[in-house]
Amino acid sequence: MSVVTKSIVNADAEARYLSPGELDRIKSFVTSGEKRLRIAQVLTESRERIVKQAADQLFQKRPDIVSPGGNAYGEEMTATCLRDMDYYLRLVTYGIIAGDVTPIEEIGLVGVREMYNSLGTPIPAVAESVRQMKQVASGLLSPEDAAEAGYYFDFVVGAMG
Ligand SMILES: CCC1=C(C)/C(=C/C2=NC(=C\c3[nH]c(/C=C4\NC(=O)[C@H](C)[C@H]4CC)c(C)c3CCC(=O)O)/C(CCC(=O)O)=C2C)NC1=O
Repeated sequence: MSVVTKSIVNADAEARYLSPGELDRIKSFVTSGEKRLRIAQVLTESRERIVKQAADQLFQKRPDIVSPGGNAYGEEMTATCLRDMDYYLRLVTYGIIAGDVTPIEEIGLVGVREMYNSLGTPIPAVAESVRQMKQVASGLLSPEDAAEAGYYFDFVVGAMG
């Protein structure tokens, strides 16, 4: 839920007008809107490049995962690994647009540990893939925009740490 929806739901539950604090939070959401959309647009347009370059970095750092016996070994599994990276990049754009990590959490992090454990997918390596995507994405953004985007990448990494 965006801060707008959330504030309205909370205020209406108490049949009151929005509080000054709620209006302040909505104001900062609105004033940062252009910036957040700009960032999401860059990440969306560059998604293939971000995933590909980050995956190359990941496999250089962790050759074991694409070697025989590794979870992402073989063309199909490697493709599935890149698909998961693309999922997380997509969720990061949702978070940036919403100005809120809740969509990332609800869609991509609840139950993820159990899921990856059951698949034998090394979670630290998934976290590393997100860290690498943050690096590549940062190179495509101004320092200010990279810092904003970084918050959402870091949230994913932190949740897997
Ligand atoms: C949008 C929310 C969402 C997420 C996050 C998601 C993840 C997800 N990743 C999966 C598999 C997988 N995920 C990976 C990923 C990796 N293996 C590694 O060693 C690397 C560290 C990593 C890539 C960075 C691999 C290789 C599989 C296939 C594992 C298997 O079939 O044995 C599966 C099992 C089903 C399938 O293959 O599609 C799910 C559900 N699905 C979703 O709907």
